[in-house]
This record gives sequence, structure tokens and C-alpha cells, in this order.
Amino acid sequence: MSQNLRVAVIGAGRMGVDHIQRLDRRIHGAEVSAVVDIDPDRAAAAVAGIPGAAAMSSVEEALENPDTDAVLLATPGFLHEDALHAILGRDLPVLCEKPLTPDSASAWRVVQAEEKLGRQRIQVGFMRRYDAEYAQLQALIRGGELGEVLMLHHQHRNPSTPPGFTNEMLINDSVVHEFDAVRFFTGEEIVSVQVRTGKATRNAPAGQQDPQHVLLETESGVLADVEIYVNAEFGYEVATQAVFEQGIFRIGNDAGPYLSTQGRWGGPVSPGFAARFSTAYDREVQAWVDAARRGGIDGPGAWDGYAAAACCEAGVEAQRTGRSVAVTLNDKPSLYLQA
Ligand code: ISE
Repeated sequence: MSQNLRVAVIGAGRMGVDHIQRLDRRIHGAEVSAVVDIDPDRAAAAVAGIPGAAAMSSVEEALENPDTDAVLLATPGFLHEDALHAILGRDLPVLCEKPLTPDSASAWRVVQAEEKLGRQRIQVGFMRRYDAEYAQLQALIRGGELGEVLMLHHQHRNPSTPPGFTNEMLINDSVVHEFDAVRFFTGEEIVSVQVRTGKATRNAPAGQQDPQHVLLETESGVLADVEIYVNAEFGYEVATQAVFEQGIFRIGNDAGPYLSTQGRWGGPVSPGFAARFSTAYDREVQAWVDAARRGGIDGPGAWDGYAAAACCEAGVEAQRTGRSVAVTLNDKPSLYLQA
């Protein structure tokens, strides 16, 4: 493809706007051709200043537009399934913000539709895979220089939660990243999830038990524990400590620059995920654009979205029952076996 990839962005909320600015200002080989939002003012505001970009109010309108080469789907997850089937129906590449869909049954229907199409058109927005340190840890695990990885300790801390953030969303919206990270690091499926709750912060809104402790096990028996703490107040911190046979590897702790002054030393903590992962998001979207121009994907696909949805389902049941819950997956279709 010699011309730019013309991208219709669906959803002009927080992530949609972030991606629109990224596509417009930092990504090579792509341009925003349309923005869809049910709120016409939001769509109009999002295209203001982007030459040639049209504001639209429905997915169908964007898909019928001859100027749409690809779609970036950034609506809430419950709207993804219908949009993904329509996009696959047009055989267009799509970068779908996480989650693929909110539950494993609908995610599986999407996997089946893509399998029927016969090529991978869906890339899922698990941006942590594009973070340089995440990639280093994956390479270390796969390369075996420190022997086998035995355990993973994850900390996922957010300063606060937006209104309406339910107890289940600690799993579905936040720990979903750890499910994907553990699968990415180890190359294995997660076989069980357990959730424990203990002493809670007084800073959580009513109905939310925060923090929570999530324990996962992979196929080969790697144990991963996750501290999910979404009202931590001090800032945004996402880190992993990997325990190997011959060493420990730590990623994600803000590693400077450190300043020493007035008898103290230290440095800033990220305020939120947009800042913490801004480079990873840029790399993710650039990789998708480059791959879409060649007719493929370059990153997590529909199978990964489906597996994460199954883990979330097990996680929410584990949260509710206090039991260890098995993750059950359908057989992996051949389309995804090399991926
Ligand atoms: C949010 O939706 C994200 O995806 C962030 O990466 C995560 O840290 C946060 O907990 C979620 O609510």
C-alpha cells in the first residue's frame, strides 16, 4: 500500500482521543479518516483540526465509507462484539482496545468468525507487550539464560478509580493485563485463578474491596501472584519481579532519573497508565499500522483476547467464591497455532 492507512476510530472517549492524537501526530503511514461516536459533539471535537477526517455517528457509516482502510475500536467492551463481526464482514484490519469482548462466549464467537474468514485481522490492545522491559523479560524467559522461570510477582497499583468502577472491574479491567502479561512472558496458558481479600483500604468507594491478592498458575506450574490495588493514592505503579533458577529480574519500577536534594533522594511516580505506557502505546499502534498495510497483524490476536476473557471469568468466580477456579479453553483453532 503506497498511500497512508486511512483509519476510522470508533469511540471518542478517553482511549479513542488518545489514539486519535497519536495517529495524527506520531504514527507514520496512517491518518484518521473518520471518528465515530454516538455523541455528535464528541465526534466533532475529536476531528477538529484533522484535515479530511469526518465525524460520524454509526459504525455502519464508517464501514461503508470508501475512505476506511482499517478500524481502531475504542468503545467500551460491551459494544465490541457487534462491531467486530461487522468489521470482519468487510475483511478490514482492526486494532481492538482491550477487552476483545467482556465474556468468553462472545470472544469465542469472534474467534470463530475470524477463523471462518481464514486470516487474522484482529489485533488486541494489550499494550504492555510493547513496553521495552516487558519484551526484555519475555526474551529472558524464552532464552533460558537464567534457567527456568519459577514464579512471577506482580504489583498493579492505580492512584484511584473512576466513578462506577465495581469490584469485578478489579479483575476485568485491571488484572486482565496481568493475565495477558503472564501468558506473554511464559507462552503458556493459565490453568487456574484464585483471589483472596484481606484488610481493605478506607479509600475505596463503597462496594469495592481493595486491595486484592490474585494467584494464577500456568500449564507448567509457574505461580504468579498479583497485588491489585486500585486506590493506592500515591500514583500509578506497575511492576513485576521474576524469580528464575539462577537469578531475579525486576521490571517496571520507575527507574529514575533520581534527584538528591535537601537531604532526600528519589524521583517521580507516573500519574496514570496513559503516561506510564505512552511509548508502549505508540509502538503498539505503529506496529499495527505497519502490519495492517501488509495485510496482517503484529501482536496479540483474537485468541489472546479470548484466553484473557476466560481468565477474567474464572477470576470473577474466584473473587465471589474464594475458591481456586479452573480456566477452561476450547481447542485452539489452527489459524492461531503459529501465532
Ligand atoms: C485501565 O482500564 C487500564 O487498562 C490500565 O492499564 C489499568 O492499569 C487500570 O487498572 C484499568 O482500569
